[in-house]
Amino acid sequence: MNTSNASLARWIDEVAQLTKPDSIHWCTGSDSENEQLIAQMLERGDLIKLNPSTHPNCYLHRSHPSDVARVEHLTYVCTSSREDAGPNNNWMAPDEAHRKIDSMFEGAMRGRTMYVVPYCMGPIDSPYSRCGVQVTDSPYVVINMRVMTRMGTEALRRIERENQFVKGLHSIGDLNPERRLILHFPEELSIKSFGSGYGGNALLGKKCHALRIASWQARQEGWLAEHMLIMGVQSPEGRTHYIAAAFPSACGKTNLAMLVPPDSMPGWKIWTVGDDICWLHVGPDGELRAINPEAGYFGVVPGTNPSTNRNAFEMLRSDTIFTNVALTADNQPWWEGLDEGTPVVDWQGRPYRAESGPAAHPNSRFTVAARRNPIYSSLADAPEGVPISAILFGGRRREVAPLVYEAFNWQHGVLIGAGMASETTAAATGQVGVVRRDPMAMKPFCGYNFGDYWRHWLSFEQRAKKLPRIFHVNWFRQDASRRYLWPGFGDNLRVLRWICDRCDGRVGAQETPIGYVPHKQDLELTGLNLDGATLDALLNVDADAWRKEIEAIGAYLDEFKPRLPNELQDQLRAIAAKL
Ligand code: GTP
Ligand code: SPV
Ligand code: MN
Repeated sequence: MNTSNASLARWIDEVAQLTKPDSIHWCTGSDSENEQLIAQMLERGDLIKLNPSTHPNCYLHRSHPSDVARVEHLTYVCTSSREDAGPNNNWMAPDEAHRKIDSMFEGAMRGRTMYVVPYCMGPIDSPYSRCGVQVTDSPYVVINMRVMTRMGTEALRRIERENQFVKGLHSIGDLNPERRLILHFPEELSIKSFGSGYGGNALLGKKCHALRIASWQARQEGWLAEHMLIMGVQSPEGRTHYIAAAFPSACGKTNLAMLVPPDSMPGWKIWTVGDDICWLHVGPDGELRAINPEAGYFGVVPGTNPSTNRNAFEMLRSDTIFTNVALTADNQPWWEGLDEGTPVVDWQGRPYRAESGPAAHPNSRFTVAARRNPIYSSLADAPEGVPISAILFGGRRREVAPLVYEAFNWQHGVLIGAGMASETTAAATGQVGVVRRDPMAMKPFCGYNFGDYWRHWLSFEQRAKKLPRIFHVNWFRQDASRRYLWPGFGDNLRVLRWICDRCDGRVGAQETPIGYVPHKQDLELTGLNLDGATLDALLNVDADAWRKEIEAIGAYLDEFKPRLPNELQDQLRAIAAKL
């Protein structure tokens, strides 16, 4: 018996009887355990050691070429009533779902070790944190969970104290895409994932627990689980505003959270609290407070270089697990967007040939401890979280959405989130670059009906004494020749500065039908080569384009009737009338 918790011990017994592993290993999270797992993976060829003089303690893992991203079409929310999952989720009845996936788990761990991974999402001593136990037959998953969560003995002790945890059962199976399913049972607080070893499908603490299951729990308990970064923006006067921002997958959260200020803004400092997931609670003071449930970053590699993000680039120089990047002749990791080195082996381990596509997979990832981040916030581990001044929504929009605009009020802000759209990216399998609605960047992650979810968002007007202001940003406007109009990355601080000024009531704004847009003179643009016409284009609200956009949002929201809150339709009608 490895735990004093009877329900955990019983569940592990049941799972072992179903999956029939050769042995069972309860993970403690210790250094020596981690070293043993790495040694064993190196021996089997599941990990490759990278150049120890340039990248000490760094490893490369190559996943199966059919298993490189989240699989949204194979991801289900299994609630007793189909309506509770909503049109935003794939749905399967719980009985049928268990039957289907249990037949895949039958004997799946024969010849393998079953790892029992207790973990805590959030600071180990925070009342806002929640625990889980993942069972997996993948050592790659174990070493990643150790970086991404508070994993091991301390988490197990908390589980034994609280007697509540999310059950996550995972096997990589034979990686056959025909036998792959990611199932969520929010009513049972459980997850079953089969046939994939990729991040969002397999590291069950992340999207499966901290978003899909947690969003369900959050609605019942009166808080929010969101796909948001959390960052502190400190002005030269020393005042820090905390901002939470929801952008869809591969749309700039990690980069914004680790932003390096431009030379022309001396004295500004950025502090990272989190880069992907945010749990928001109304604190004792009636303000919204945020914790980051994760302990590491599972970030997009391509595009990372000293000029886009020096912090991230430096962080990846040691103690990092790379997945699906390319290699140079001297065994350094290589990816598109790196301005030095030459790839000789591609992400699949083949000799690199330019005509066979990118050297690194476009969704290649790094796993690294948050503590490695040079600008990791001293409040990132605070049990009480940080107070949030502003919430940002944003996506990749070539057209229509201006650089930044502010909501008139909370209800309008919820509508802005609900109406968000973005071009699809390589983070999920399927076509890339297609505009789709992605409300609050939660389309793939909300564990229940969006109609109920928006109602829950609206309810915070009653729950909180003071709410953050809501903004929409778009770093991705392009001209006719597909060039970005805005430099992005560090220069995004110029927009954050305006947002902080708005929060402090220090600047006015121009009222448009869709929200408040900056007066040009209020944006700090020193040191930028931005001509007047480009700035006009970035801030322009095109009435024709917006009439079409509002119509499209209306048609999308209608899909959620009868659960769609009237407030959102009223907000939409008001904008349509102004346009
Ligand atoms: P997930 O981990 O999938 O949730 O992604 P994310 O939202 O954290 O996105 P990330 O910061 O990793 O950025 C994804 C891609 O967008 C990378 O290739 C970046 O180089 C690029 N990117 C990020 N910020 C900007 C920006 O401000 N402008 C432009 N043009 N590209 C950006
Ligand atoms: C995302 O796709 O939003 C990610 C990567 O952050 S994954 O963990 O795979 O979900
Ligand atoms: Mn993400």
